[in-house]
Amino acid sequence: MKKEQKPDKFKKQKTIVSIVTPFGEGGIGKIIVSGPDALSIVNTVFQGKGIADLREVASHKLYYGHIHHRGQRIDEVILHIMKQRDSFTGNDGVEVNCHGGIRVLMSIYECLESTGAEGAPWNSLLSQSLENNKIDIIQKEALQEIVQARTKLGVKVLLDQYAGALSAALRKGLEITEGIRQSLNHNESYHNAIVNPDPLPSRGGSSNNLSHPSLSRERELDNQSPNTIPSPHERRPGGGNRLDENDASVSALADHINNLLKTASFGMALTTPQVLVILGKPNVGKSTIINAILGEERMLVHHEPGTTRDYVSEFIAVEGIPFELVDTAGMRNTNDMLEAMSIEMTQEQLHRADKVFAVFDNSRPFDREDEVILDALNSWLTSKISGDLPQKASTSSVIPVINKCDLPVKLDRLRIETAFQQPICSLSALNKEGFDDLNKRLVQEFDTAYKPMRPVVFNERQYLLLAEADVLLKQAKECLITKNKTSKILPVIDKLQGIFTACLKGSQ
Ligand SMILES: Nc1nc2c(ncn2[C@@H]2O[C@H](COP(=O)(O)OP(=O)(O)OP(=O)(O)O)[C@@H](O)[C@H]2O)c(=O)[nH]1
Ligand SMILES: [Mg+2]
Repeated sequence: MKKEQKPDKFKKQKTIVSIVTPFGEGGIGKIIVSGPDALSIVNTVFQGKGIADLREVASHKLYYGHIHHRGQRIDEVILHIMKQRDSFTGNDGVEVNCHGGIRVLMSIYECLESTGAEGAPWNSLLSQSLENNKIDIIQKEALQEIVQARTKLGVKVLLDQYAGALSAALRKGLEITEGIRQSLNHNESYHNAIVNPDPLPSRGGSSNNLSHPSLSRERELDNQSPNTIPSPHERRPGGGNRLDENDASVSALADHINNLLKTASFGMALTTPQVLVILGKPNVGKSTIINAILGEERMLVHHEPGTTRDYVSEFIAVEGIPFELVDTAGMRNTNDMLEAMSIEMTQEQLHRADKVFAVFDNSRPFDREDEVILDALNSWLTSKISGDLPQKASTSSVIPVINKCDLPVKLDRLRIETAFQQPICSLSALNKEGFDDLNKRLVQEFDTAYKPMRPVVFNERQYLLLAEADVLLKQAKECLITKNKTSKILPVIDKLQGIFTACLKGSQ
């Protein structure tokens, strides 16, 4: 376990200047100066009526005036002063509210830079807040994601994680592991008292030793004769059974982590829109389906096969889950150069797909061209099915669709059912029928009925760390089941604590 990096209290943090509103025309623009010298830097360029020195003014109040630079008035501004004690970053901060527009913002930004602040992107403010322990890394990640959220549900879930839902769940993990450690240490002391009622000073002596286990202590316990180590079912002096309690705690923690891991596919789908590719032979109605989903005639539709040549993508949201919906050229074996190029593009899009609508035409018999689609899907699934992340493809990542159900049946439906082994969505894209079922299928794996303040894992870093914790908890369970291996569990508990801390603080 790497040592946790603590902020160096004696190292002076930089004073940074960031433009925090987007570039473009707008009524107002905002620049933030944050750091130990924020007040004196802004003071150098600010002139306000009746304000002699910004360092002397009250915090959390607004101050009207002008920014001047090299004898020139740059803009009329309203400053918001936030002194260190209760600022978001934990540093002195000044919000400079000026007129919107690139020119004004850049002039003030450059003026503050030349006065001593270091130019930085807006999220450097989050880094300062993290360094000063105002937020943890999960809250920082949530804030960074909120500005990119594509759906209201995404914002809601991320705001809850910023408010501390996932952080609290991880702190609970830390608390449980600490409980297990204390119990194991107590158990060990009890065992030592039985084996050696008069402990040697070299053993450290303290029966309440809650510090991390040393290697020598581990070795010492491992070398004990099996008969002298208390069995998991041995009663402790107070009448309880600490090893049983530990069993229960490890199981409770394993369930806790497992439940958190289960939220990852939902959380990560909110922050990283899934690529949904629509695949089918030419003329099955792929573009018509996309237009029906989008509710507008976005894609070119034509009765001749081979209409879509380039791939086209649009973002959609289904019950708050964002998707990047990609229309592709129909796939088939062809000698036509242009069509072959389009099909190659379709293959590329398929390669990056998280989910696929596999479309078949109800009004035509199953044929060789449909076989090409099945082959392409099989190779896609084989290449995607492995992987460590929760969004890895599975057979349910392909949703079979039969379109043109308003026309007389010529397709062998059984052939499609046998190929996919799962329910088929029947559509008439022309009549806009069957889409409720299609939408349900698309989001069925996600818990879209989100309850407020539920902890949700929402990025790869958090997921991979918790997946590691899950593996360690299985090891811990093994240790508890196998008698005489009590000492082995302490290093596992150490590692678990390291993982929870890394999840919250970003280092391990
Ligand atoms: N009757 C009926 N016709 C449909 C339906 N969906 C699409 N069509 C028609 O089928 C033809 C082909 O539709 P497209 O959406 O262009 O098909 P595509 O799969 O995108 O075709 P390519 O881009 O050439 O691969 C058009 O004439 C559509 O009007 C449907 O549900 N019912
Ligand atoms: Mg098309």
